[in-house]
Amino acid sequence: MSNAIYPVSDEVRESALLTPSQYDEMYQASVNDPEAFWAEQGKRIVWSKPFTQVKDVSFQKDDLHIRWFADGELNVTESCLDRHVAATPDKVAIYWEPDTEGGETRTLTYKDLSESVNKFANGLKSLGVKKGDVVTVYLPMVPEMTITMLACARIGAVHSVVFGGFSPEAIAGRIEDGSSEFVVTSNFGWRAGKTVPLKANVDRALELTPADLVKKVIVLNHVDQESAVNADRDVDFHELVNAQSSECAPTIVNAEDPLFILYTSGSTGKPKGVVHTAGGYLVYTSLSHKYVFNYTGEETYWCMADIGWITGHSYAVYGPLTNGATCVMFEGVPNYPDSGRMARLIDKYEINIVYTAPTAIRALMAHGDKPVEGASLKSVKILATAGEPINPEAWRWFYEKFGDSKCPIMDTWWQTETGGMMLTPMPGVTDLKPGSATKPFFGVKPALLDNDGKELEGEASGNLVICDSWPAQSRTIFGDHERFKETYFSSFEGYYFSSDGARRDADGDYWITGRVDDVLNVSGHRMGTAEIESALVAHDSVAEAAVVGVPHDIKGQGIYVYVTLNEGVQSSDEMRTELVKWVRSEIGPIATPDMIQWAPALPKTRSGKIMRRILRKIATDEYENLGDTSTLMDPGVVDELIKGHNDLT
Ligand code: 6R9
Repeated sequence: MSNAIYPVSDEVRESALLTPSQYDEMYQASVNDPEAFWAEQGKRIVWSKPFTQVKDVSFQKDDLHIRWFADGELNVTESCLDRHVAATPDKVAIYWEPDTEGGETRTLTYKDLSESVNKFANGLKSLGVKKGDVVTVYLPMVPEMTITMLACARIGAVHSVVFGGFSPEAIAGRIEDGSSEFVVTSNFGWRAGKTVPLKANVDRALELTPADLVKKVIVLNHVDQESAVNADRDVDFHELVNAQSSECAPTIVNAEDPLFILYTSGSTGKPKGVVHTAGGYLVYTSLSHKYVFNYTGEETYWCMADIGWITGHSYAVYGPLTNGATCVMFEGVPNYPDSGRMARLIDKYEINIVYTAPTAIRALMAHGDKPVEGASLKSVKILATAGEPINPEAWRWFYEKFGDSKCPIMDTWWQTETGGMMLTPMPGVTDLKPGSATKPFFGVKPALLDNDGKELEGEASGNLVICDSWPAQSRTIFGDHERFKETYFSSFEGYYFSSDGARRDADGDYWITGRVDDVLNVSGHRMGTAEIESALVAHDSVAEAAVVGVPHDIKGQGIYVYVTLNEGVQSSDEMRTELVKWVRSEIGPIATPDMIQWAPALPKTRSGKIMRRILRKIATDEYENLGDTSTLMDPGVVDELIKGHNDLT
């Protein structure tokens, strides 16, 4: 861990929205009197019926309830669109850059975006989509992604975006879990010069869902290439939209009505449909977008996260649009056609704020100076990362190469469930420490607990919990409120448990040490080991499987798999290839195993629990220190596994 401190520079201080003492004052106010603080901040957004109640929360498991602005009514798109159309209709909302460098770009002003949203909202209505209906969205990074999300919000429908890298099986699971009758997709997407068959994936997914569940599939013709058409079910996006009026009265919803569902991995079972509601989410994401990025209304802003993840929802769509920001949206990847693409894109659009992921930085860093060669990057003011811990080496490289050693990096810690940033520096406020997410955002009261639930004081390491609610907090898991209570509010009574571990240093800065549950973080994507294991055992040849995370230079964590094959099945390189392919098709390419080790048996306790601790150590060559193996049913397997690991590596 690095001890370097990068104090706030004079240059950053001069243009900062807040001074350190203003932050302190606001922070104290936000946690000492959350009612008053959030009543004031609630005015950031447009309400059709103003709230009179602010906070109504209990974290006690038996009386769990989380409500913010509960009697307020609104439609979020009035904050994201209408008010900007009234004030600055010609301001650019989205600059879209295609995968192909030099290909046709698109520019949408707030007026353009609003009209497109209204047309599609009318289109959805004409197909029978009503308030509260779940619309599944499986699109590439094109403006229609934003348009679709906001069109759903316009009519009170609930979007459930599925990341474009997920497989048909994963789409099917999400459609079914959400009882979703409508799907919006695209014939193909582009990624690094290749097309991705999104529509074919949806068609395959629908073969796996109950026959009459999905009524309509709306297909955007994005790539000039044919895809199969199902005349009864498919609707052409443009044909649908062209027939519609560009006026659509917003459907007013309650602050606590659901805005969207987003699935994420947990340590057990199938992915959880995390539910976010309209009012509190919008207040919190717009407030954090403003202060963490020092957004003044003028900057051009680029959140590189795919909208299929929470970072894209909160900081490529809802937060920035509520603030009337000019956003860059990019369909491609930062290292295609070469590692200089990201820097060229920053110069092309004169981007001031860049929000990215440590894995992208590490991938570019592997190319030395190449990624910034010939680029000016003088527009850059603020850099930021999310999704996983950033190693100090990558931090410094990013700081020097993209930030000219003067733009602060905001390392933001948060989760799908938190809806918005929780621990983060702020420009002009926080002295930076590479690798530390530093201090809490307004209204956030973090604490560290030991395993018995005792709050630790001062310098300490422990389980990271949050003591009180904040407006963007998830309210439930779709269709499974019990699981919501169990997962987040039962480990430590009275607290929200993040499942992350953290250390607090002498200055009170937080350092995330990673998940304390069986969730991996591969290239910033969350994946349950249980999810990958159950995909593997669903294969005919597999008897048992255990998955552990291992350090990986670029991805942060790699996926290491132990597989016990069924009796009579031969282990072979072909079988390895087959299993890798299988996992990719069951979950998606993001779950591709990096290493498969054949295991004659897995180390288990007498009660039959797999001892992952041992498997983790073997996979990372730490045999010396395997800890107590005496409770194993058959301690002999350990030696065999070590041998197998050495043969493999
Ligand atoms: C926003 C997002 C959440 C998990 C979280 C933690 C890890 C996210 C981090 C970080 C260290 C950061 N994580 N940000 N770890 N430093 N700045 O990524 O949400 O996909 O739900 O992942 O990611 O382990 O628990 P999500």
